[in-house]
Amino acid sequence: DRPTEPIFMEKGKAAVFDVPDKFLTDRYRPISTEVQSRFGEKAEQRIPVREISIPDLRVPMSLARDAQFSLFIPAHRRIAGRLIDIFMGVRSIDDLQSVAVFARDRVNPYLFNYALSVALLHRPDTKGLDLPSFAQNFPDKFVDSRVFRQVREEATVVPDGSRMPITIPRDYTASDLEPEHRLWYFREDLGINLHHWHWHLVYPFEAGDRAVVNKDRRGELFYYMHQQVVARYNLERFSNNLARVVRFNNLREPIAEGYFPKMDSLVSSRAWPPRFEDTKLSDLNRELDQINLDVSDMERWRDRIFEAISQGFATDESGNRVPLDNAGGIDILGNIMESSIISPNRSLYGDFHNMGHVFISYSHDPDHRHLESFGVMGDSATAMRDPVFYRWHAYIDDIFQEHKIRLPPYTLPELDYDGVTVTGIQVSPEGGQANVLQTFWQQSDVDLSRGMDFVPRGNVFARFTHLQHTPFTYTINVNNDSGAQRFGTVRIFLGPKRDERRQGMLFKDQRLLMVELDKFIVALNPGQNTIRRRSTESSVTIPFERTFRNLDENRPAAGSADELEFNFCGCGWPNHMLIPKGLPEGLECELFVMVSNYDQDRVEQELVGTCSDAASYCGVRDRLYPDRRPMGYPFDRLSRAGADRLVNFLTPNMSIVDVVVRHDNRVVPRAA
Ligand code: CUO
Repeated sequence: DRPTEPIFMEKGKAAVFDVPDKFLTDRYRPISTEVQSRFGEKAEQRIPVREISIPDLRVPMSLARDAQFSLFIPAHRRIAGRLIDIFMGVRSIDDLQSVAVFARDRVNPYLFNYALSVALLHRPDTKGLDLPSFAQNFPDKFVDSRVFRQVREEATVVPDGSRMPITIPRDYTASDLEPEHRLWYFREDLGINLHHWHWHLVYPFEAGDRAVVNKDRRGELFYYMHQQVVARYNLERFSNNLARVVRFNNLREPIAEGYFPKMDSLVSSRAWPPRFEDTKLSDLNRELDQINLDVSDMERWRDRIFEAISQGFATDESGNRVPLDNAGGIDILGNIMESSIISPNRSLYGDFHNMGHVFISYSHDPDHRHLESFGVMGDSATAMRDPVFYRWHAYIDDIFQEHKIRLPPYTLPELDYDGVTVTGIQVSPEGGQANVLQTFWQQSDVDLSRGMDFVPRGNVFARFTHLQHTPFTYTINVNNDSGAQRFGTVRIFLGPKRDERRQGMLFKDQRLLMVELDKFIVALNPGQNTIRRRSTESSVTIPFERTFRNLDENRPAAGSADELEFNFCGCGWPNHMLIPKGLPEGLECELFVMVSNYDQDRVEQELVGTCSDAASYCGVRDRLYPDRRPMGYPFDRLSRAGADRLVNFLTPNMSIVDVVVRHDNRVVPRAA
């Protein structure tokens, strides 16, 4: 189902679109010959663009080309929905190319990129197509704005091939006076922010076409992916001698944490606004964004959500009860809270989580008197940079947990796997000590040139510093006494052994801090089995190359089967952030392994050729979530009665081992 020829450019060749004259904007049409020849001069390839009847872009064009664009703003969502419909609605790939070329010069660049990306991911005829890395298209959403002046200078003065990478400083958003700044490497990580942007691209909460939104268990995945982000963040906090993040549950209380992003938008030519310490939320009245909403509206939505949870049912638009107190309740609740258009009742339960992003992102200019745009919380590509993101999502998760703790704890038959016993676990880092995980800093280069206009063209790399760990292997011994071959799902989690006061943890607290490291299916022969699995195979992560897609020399050959696989999906936690940083003296953790009964886990479907290798947080494209159990199982519910600690919770098919995460402060370059 690969697209037909014209949409492809040949790699490494400067290409130009052969545009019908009527496609040119009013400004350029009178000088079309000059314009076409100027850009055509250096072209080695001309891509024909078919003439089509001019699409109606009035709605998409109602957003100014130099405006900031946010999916959290309802008016922007409607505008995006219209453009997505236009891109989804054209008959062929050639027509899509024509409409896209026509729209490109007319609509807001962020809006254009978002709508086209959604369409390319969802059209049956473009599904195999690669989306260029968002960080390459819009580097301004990911790095210190100072880098761009240096990049331009390098590009203008130094010929392609001799250019030096521009180093993004490590500590550019705050100083050590701010304790929260210790988490810069997590909040400002390129891969983490790309994952979050990609996740929301794959799971939009609004679109004209309901099918684009209504994916299998998408509400539950909204809960689970963000729950895991908060858990992972808390492990990083423990790795920096900070206590767990404090949920932002009182919307009237000033937000203690400030954030100064130090980024400029290349589209709006404005700085991303900061938020000062102790800023309060205010009622919003912003004519331009068509937002008129009070903090008390948020409080009412929240109270109704709590009411639904404690009643055990929500009420839909026709007044019918939608039961919540069952395993599927979390999926409905996810759609209610986020909210998405498949929420059973948006007029009653509102748009709580999304509007939380909006209230926070406009707290510096709630009535638009200063003509300022939203802060980083208003954009899924930048939201995770801000400490308040985790406070907001800790609260969202707290509400989800309010529902989860109402469900009956798992019974023994729901946990145990008769005849299957986990008898040993070992974690072995390459060249290191068993059960001691090693982290350090690494410098890697990303090409930023795609999103910048400068001549002469060519690559310009930015060098950034990120956390990394020594790759490791799990060795798991499993005994199968059933006398026949059995199948099991291996579920691996990592959690802290002690809390912020160095006390041992109760199950009810620790379960919220268990981060999923991997999940995979194994065949168990009768008797002893030794399972080996590498950390790079994790079902949570995607490799560095997929996160950034800039290592062109490593790309599989064009048109090959490998390339299709490679291209499929950019959603996935970055592998370099698989495990928390740890402490120089070692962060004490517990590694948990469970082998559950595959008969109860199995989802009947074909997975060949789908993007399924980061399924834990991202699901599988066009497929059911590939695990029938509730997401987060077995830690999504309270423990069995009497089992107040993890060690007492274990059934024979589970085991734990003490693991230490040790951080070494050295910085190493990425091996070529
Ligand atoms: Cu991903 Cu709040 O949902 O940012």
